[in-house]
Amino acid sequence: MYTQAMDLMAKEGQGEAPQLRSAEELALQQRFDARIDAGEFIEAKDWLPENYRKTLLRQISQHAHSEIVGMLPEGNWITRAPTLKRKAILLAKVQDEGGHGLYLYAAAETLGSSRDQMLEALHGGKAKYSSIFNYPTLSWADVGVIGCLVDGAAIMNQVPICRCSYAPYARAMVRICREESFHQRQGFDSLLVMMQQGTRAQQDMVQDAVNRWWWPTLMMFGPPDDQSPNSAQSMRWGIKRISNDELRQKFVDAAVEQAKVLGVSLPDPELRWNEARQHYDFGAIDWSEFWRVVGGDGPCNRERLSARVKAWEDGAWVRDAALAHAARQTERARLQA
Ligand code: BYC
Repeated sequence: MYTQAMDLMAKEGQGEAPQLRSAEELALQQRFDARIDAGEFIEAKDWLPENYRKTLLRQISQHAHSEIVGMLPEGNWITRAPTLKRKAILLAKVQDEGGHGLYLYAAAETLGSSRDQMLEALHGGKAKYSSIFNYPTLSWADVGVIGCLVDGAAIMNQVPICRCSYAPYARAMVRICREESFHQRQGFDSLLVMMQQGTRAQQDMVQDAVNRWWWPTLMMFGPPDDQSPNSAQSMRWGIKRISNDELRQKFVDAAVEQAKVLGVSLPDPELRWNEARQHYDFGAIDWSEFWRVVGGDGPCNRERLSARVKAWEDGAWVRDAALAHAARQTERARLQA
């Protein structure tokens, strides 16, 4: 997650230049802008401006990478889940995340990049994925907190993407959000059981996990609006519908109420209801930590990337066997025809 995923694409001025080249292209651009203004969905077969394509490819591929890297911190606990019920739920959740990655890679492929190219960018450290997955899962309570807070934040961010102007992404998100909502509820339920029926040690474990994950979760929404280079254009194109700061605020407002039900405190002395704003005020986020993690120097960046590369290399024989099998079937069908 070290540099621009857009490095994958042709540089401006080389190959496909994004500048308008003809009256015909100008007309296409005007029609595209009018469709965006009218709130229409853009399909893969439609004409789209080069920078719109690049921006979408950057966001969707980063999102797909986040899903498959996001399987790792929780996958770490599958063999250590405390009961058969929790193990079955966690297995299903991690499997769902693999599925989300696949829908998203498929949506990104409609924009002209192959899955192999996207994975190469991830494995080579060129593509980003969500900062949140570079933190360790130290106890079982972390699994509940990932469900409750991290998936809670993900839903807040992802529901508006169901109305993204690019239809293949929007359609993938409808399905993903349904599953994410189950993920969030199972996390909340797991924490509630520990807080209401658990021992003092289990309650402390939940509080410790909340303390460690709270601030990194707030960072998931991205930098403040006035420091977000992509937001203005993405909002104009209807890729992003709600800004980073607005989503963060909506999340804080919802999370405070959930924390009250759970009986946990949130690690922010400045968190308090603001009657005038009708929102919770919260303390300053340490953006230097965010940029450090995004830059590759978080607690688990190296571990996550090497686990992905190892999984890719270990799976090479499966891909080779599947390709050989498909080639043999094609050849057999050709001989029989
Ligand atoms: N982590 O201009 P900005 C999940 C980058 S998966 C890392 O605001 P944008 C789950 C940003 O890419 C959750 N990098 O960017 C899975 C940009 O760099 P580039 C993933 C971040 O795109 C398994 C730069 O900072 N969700 O929920 O307008 C288990 C400036 O930012 C982050 C998605 O991917 C970050 N947190 O807005 C459990 C949702 N934030 O690309 C759960 C889809 C910012 O210019 N993505 N950056 O080099 C989005 O909605 C948007 O891409 C973001 C950022 C709001 C994340």
